[in-house]
Amino acid sequence: IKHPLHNTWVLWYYDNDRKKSWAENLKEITSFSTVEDFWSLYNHIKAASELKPGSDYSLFKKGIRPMWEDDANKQGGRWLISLEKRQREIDLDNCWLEIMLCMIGESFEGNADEVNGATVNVRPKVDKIGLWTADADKSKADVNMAIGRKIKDRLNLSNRQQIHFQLHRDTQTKSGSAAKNTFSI
Ligand code: M7G
Repeated sequence: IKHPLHNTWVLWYYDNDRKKSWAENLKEITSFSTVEDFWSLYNHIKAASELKPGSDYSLFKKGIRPMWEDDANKQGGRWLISLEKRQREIDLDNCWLEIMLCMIGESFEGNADEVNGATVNVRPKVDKIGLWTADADKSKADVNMAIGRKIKDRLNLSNRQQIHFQLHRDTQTKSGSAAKNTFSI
């Protein structure tokens, strides 16, 4: 008998085809809801570090699309971990795996319901991992901070490697220059 996960998770792939719109490039690959099915999927697909630059993987709870426009993400934000290209070989795959394990294992204690999913962006210079949470309102500051501290701890990030929380609203309106950081730890 397989070990059920608390949630069903959907893996998405973003293929950077310039002839298509952003949303058209986003493809749902598959879903899983057991530990065993997660590992067979993980062992079957390319590691994030092997994707061509410009591509993304996203892992989101079933029913939530990995985009700002989804109702579940509209009021939300993300914890952003930036990884220099030289960290790709060692850290990118490890960090992405650890983020996925934190999510599917519901490791955010009482705050797991606030986690919608995560995305890894493979980019020419700086790769990014973003953990998307449901509500970036000030009243949820403690929740989002607790989630950020948990990531920092589980990913074994040094104090020098800061992570930043950004509202999707700010990210959407700040294309090009860096979006405002609401919190940093
Ligand atoms: P990115 O891929 O998140 O990061 O955003 P990057 O700048 O490092 O490549 C690149 C662009 O993709 C954005 O400026 C948007 O045009 C588009 N894009 C990204 N996201 C996450 C969304 C989204 O959720 N919705 C829409 N409509 N466009 C998005």
